[in-house]
Amino acid sequence: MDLKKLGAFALTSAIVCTALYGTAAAETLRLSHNTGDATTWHKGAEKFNELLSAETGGDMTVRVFPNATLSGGDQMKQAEMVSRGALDFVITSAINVTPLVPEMAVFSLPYLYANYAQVDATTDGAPGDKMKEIMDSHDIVVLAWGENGFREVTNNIRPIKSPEDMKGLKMRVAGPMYIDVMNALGANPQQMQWTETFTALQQGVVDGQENPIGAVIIPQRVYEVQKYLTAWHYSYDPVFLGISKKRWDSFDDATKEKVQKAASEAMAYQKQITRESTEQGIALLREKGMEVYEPSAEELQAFRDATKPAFDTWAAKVGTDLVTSFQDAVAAA
Ligand code: X2X
Repeated sequence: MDLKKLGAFALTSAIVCTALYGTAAAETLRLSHNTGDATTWHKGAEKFNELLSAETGGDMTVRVFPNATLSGGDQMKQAEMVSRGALDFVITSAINVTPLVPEMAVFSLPYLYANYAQVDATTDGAPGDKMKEIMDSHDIVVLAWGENGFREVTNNIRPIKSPEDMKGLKMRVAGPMYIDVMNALGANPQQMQWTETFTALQQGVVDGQENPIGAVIIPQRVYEVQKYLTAWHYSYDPVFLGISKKRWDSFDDATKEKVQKAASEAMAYQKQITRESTEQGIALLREKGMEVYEPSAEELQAFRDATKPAFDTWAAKVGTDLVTSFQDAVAAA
């Protein structure tokens, strides 16, 4: 073979190899989440794609689907789809998983946490690992915890300063535990998809809702359709980046390491931007025309007392040992 032919042969081989192995290795995975494309959930998902693509030299990319479109708009169905391998990745919050894994309600028990240090002591400690084990037994591998945040109440009828002010308000809630909490406060709760909530608030189908400020209320412009917000911090809501166990088990160790690294970094970023946005949040909401009320310690205690029946009901569903392990970590923080 002369040099020219050799060169042509080498080039052809390279092209064939790339065609065979290059494209065969490149893989697009699907990630579902159930908020809009301006939220910190979405930014975390995009960051995950960016990091994983870089980590794998473009062999793995992640296509992000917001607004629960892959589960037909049903935010609770995502977890079940991931669990049976119909979805690769999900970013969703604890409350959405409770129909499948009731133990996930532990994070959001009313007034379990008073601050971020207590939150981090559980997600970064043994309680968070225990929850990963429980999720794993439902075929969802939790790669990393992120943050939806402390959920604050908004409405269009009146400022909320005491449990009495909640009486009779028509409240949209995300999941079953919040139904019980709202009932304990004498409100009139209704479970509704997040994607339908903005319109429902706008049209007065419901008077109010509750969501975290930085992750959801600001990016989804809830201030355009709600007048009053009370920063009552009644329930903390983590998000997590999870992968179907089926998909996870199909990866070799080197791939697992890359996916894990990208997930941990992406969710650390997601948590950081959520906290930053929350910190600026109340000032921004006031600028936007909302009337924001920040309850005193005594007023918070009144909300805590009033929601105690829902805490007890859900602590029993979650299991006392698990609740105690969370409370111990909180007390030590
Ligand atoms: O539906 C909600 O309220 C949201 C976006 O916070 C959750 O997914 C729980």
